[in-house]
Amino acid sequence: MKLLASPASPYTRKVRIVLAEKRIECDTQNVDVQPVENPVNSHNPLGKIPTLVLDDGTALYDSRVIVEFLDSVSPISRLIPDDMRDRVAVRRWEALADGVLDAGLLVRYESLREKNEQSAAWSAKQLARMRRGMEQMQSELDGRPWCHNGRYSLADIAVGCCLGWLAFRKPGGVDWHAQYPGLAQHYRKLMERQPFADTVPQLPK
Ligand SMILES: N[C@@H](CCC(=O)N[C@@H](CS)C(=O)NCC(=O)O)C(=O)O
Repeated sequence: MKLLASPASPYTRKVRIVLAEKRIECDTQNVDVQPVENPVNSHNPLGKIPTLVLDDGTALYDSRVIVEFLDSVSPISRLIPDDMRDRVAVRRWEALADGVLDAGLLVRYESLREKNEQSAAWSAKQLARMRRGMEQMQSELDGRPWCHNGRYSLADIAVGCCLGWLAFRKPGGVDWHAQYPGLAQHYRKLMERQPFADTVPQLPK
């Protein structure tokens, strides 16, 4: 298996943490997906990372599909519960965390455009979406040790990847860690786990 990846990508980090938690060996190839023609396109028509290329050449995307696949191929450290209600709750956390990230990435991409092409209204809408998402995460976490049902799961991994990237890129110049102390505390606890400590977002070399 080969993971097409970037050390800065939060969705890639989610997959890398799941691989480590489940002790699944996988090669990683860092790729640059900014050019229109890039090495991911021949595997994934969306040209996005993470993309997981299986040994038979099948390519899996996006991160939600990849983590579901990985969780099901090994019984070690189950991260997505079997029970339907619990599974839906965990995946809802993931959707929330990924949604905040999606908005953060849009803010970042907008800020990289020429100044006269940027839309302040568009960025403000995305920042408001992020703020509501962060508030929801903090209020649902409410000092609990883990996001769902008292145990570490994909929900915590998704939330941690979201928080780590927001601290790394600070979209909109906002220090989300300072504004949401409950979430910052949760992130500090996650960083005590080796898979989190080993995958801190970095600029590609
Ligand atoms: N929903 C996708 C999001 C993937 C995504 O947006 N990846 C970014 C990197 S963090 C990307 O490949 N961007 C390239 C582009 O949009 O052109 C997932 O969960 O995998």
